[in-house]
Amino acid sequence: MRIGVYPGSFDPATLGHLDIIQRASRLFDKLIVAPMINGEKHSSFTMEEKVDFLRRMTRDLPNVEVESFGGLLADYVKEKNACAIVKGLRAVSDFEYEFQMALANKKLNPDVDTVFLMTGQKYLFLSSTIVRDIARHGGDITGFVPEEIRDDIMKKLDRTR
Ligand code: COD
Repeated sequence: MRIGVYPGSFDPATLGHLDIIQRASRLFDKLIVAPMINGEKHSSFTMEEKVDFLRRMTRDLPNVEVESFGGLLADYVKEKNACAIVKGLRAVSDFEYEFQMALANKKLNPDVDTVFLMTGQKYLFLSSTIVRDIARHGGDITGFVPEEIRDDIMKKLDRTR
């Protein structure tokens, strides 16, 4: 069975993430979406909330599983017998950071490769940071995040309520 792992902060998950999940789920027998800790970023959502959001938005994708992990990605991939790490690329600005992580993960676990999927054109601008900023100011995040989780994101972040 070919297993892929799509890791991220998912703080919160967006339609850009969902697009990568849908496309990667067609490339692997099983895709594990793994919210993990990015030591460089402070999280607005708890791990439980991230897992709940991701499970709700991938409910109709039978070969997608959501599971959080608190350790090193390279170890997790080994534990899950995965053959690839899936990442999304938006612009050149993503490239340097992702390139560095792909090489570090390869050094830590030589059996695994990182597969990059180009962003869907309409999601080029989209990031969790932009979603959080709009939501905090009471803006409309329809079209930025999946419908199923939109209201819960607003409930948590909207400071104008
Ligand atoms: N379109 C396409 N792709 C997108 C979009 C979009 N609109 N938005 C985000 N993505 C991609 C990103 O490029 C990334 O590949 C992925 O989706 C997740 O993005 P984020 O922002 O949610 O998550 P990151 O980049 O903060 O995740 C970093 C990790 C948590 C993967 C990293 O810190 C990690 O591996 N942590 C575990 C500890 C570890 O092993 N550290 C050493 C790493 S070498």
